[in-house]
Amino acid sequence: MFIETRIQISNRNLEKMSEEKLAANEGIKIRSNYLRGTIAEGMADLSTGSLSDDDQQLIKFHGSYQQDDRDLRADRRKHKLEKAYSFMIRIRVPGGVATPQQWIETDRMADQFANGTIKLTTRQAFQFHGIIKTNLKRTIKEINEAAMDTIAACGDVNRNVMCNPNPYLSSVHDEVLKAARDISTHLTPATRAYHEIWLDGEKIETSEEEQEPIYGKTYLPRKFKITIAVPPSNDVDIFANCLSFIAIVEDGKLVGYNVAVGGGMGSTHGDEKTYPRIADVIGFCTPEQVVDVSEKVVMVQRDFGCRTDRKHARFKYTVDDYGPDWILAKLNEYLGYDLGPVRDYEFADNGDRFGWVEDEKGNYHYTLFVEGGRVLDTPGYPMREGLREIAKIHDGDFRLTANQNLIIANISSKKRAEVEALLEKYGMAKSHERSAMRLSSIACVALPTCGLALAEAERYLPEVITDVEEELEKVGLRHDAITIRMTGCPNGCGRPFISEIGFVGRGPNRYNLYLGGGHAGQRLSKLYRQDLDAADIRSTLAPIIGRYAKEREEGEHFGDFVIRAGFVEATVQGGDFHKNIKAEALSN
Ligand code: SRM
Ligand code: SF4
Repeated sequence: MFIETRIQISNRNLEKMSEEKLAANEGIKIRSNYLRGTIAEGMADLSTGSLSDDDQQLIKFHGSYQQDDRDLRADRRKHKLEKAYSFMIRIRVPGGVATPQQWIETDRMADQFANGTIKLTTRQAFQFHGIIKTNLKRTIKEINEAAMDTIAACGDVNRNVMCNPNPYLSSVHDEVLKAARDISTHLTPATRAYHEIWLDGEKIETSEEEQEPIYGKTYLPRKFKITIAVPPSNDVDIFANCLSFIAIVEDGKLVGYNVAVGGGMGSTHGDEKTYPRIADVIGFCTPEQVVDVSEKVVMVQRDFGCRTDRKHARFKYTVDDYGPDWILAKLNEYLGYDLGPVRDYEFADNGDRFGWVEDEKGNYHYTLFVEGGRVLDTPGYPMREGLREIAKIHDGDFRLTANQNLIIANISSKKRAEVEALLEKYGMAKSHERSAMRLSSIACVALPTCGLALAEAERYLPEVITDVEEELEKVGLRHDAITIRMTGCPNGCGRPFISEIGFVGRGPNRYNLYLGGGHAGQRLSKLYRQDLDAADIRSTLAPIIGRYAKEREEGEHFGDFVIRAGFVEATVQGGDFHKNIKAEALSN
């Protein structure tokens, strides 16, 4: 009854908005018959490697993007060939935990159907790239056979739910992981379209039989992201998410969660109406309420999010349009009870803990550095092969981190020596003996697969760091963890606007440099210089790093220093992101 009432409200909200022009994607969703569209027919059309425009939008809800190899575009055009179309598949991994068998299957499919690599994403998911249309269905089917799925990995719905991946606080971690999985399951779209199209599920006769109790037939105005962190580690970057839960642990016991709303990164160069935003912490809920709170926050966004302008449709803008107090009041109304007052918490950082950790149960965890999250074999470093061999003997699990790294987790004491020997054999044992800056880096996919990339990121950040490392060595900062992130465009997939040093692509070999993000991901950064190329990047950063080494106060982080030293002003909230930028920043 309650759900029906809410969907009526949602529909009324849509009717109200139909006076204005709804965003084109709203029409696609309405016409799609619960996300079916003509995907099945498009898949059967072998005359092209692509899908229709509408189906390209709809297939995102099923966890896949149509892409083309941008390295090959010019050559294909020259030879009057269709673009080199292929599909990216994102596999949901709630909480980032996968079994050894799932790793083995993922590894196999990477070779059999994709480009021989596995991308560990910034939201604890797996991605395959380069899957041709004729292999798409089989790949999704085999992913499901491996007890994983791709539904809602993309699209205007709740995405992969993240949680702190590090089981070093194991008792609390188990509860937090369970919460992440429960939220994920509860918010998974109910449509049977996914099963029909990809898993040969039985077709339903009429659309009346279909139900989408939480989302309704137009789903959400835009993508929605949820995460759970366990302080002092903010390794899932809660402030960049639509909805976050901060675990409150008292006397070793989980007593509940602070609730944070309205974070997000995406923006567009030159459009000041778009900006990254830090989530506001608005209340507290008990562990038993966490799924209900997630559902009702999603419903508030469903009913009040903007459906006319996709650039304004993320929940962060709903929170800004109505104000956090209004959102809290509306949420309490939807819940039928009030959230409690915010409890104290403190985050120390947003990085991973590399190397070996033993937990209170006597299990071992090894965090492996995976540059740019790309698991692959190179002649000097057969990492993928090594991980495959470890998966074959591993008695624990694998955990994907939101920093694109991998934890070989829950290794029993009897297996540790065997795992250690394999890490040694495949050159992974010293993966963490790199500069602390490199270990604190994130790069989004960008070129050649991302259709929105303006510049390189994953293929270029390692080189940039090599240059900067020379400067760090000179001034003795090799072991200082300064967060550095690069994205190929301002959509912010590597969360560059909350890192201490952020590079954001503006065009081929041109990057904006942002400084002053919080070391724990708690503060946005500010534009420091525009349109830097490779040479500029090093010469711009070197003097700042030099001054930081000489002038920093005890325990002062780089992001705080650049503000105190006057390189940039602090950005307090999203609305200030484009304000108080120094004239030199724009002079290039
Ligand atoms: Fe992202 C779009 C890759 C995390 C903000 N993102 C894309 C697409 C699908 C490009 C597209 O729309 O055609 C990229 C596919 C590239 C490729 O070839 O694989 C893409 N995003 C990624 C991943 C793989 C980056 C990575 O290197 O790890 C991450 C996958 C996460 C996952 O497993 O679900 C990824 N994207 C993020 C994050 C970080 C996060 O969620 O913590 C953000 C910023 C947070 C946020 O959502 O505000 C992010 N992606 C975007 C946006 C900007 C949304 C906006 O508010 O404007 C877009 C563009 C869009 O949605 O229109 C985008
Ligand atoms: Fe693509 Fe931009 Fe996201 Fe990088 S930040 S993956 S370039 S959309």
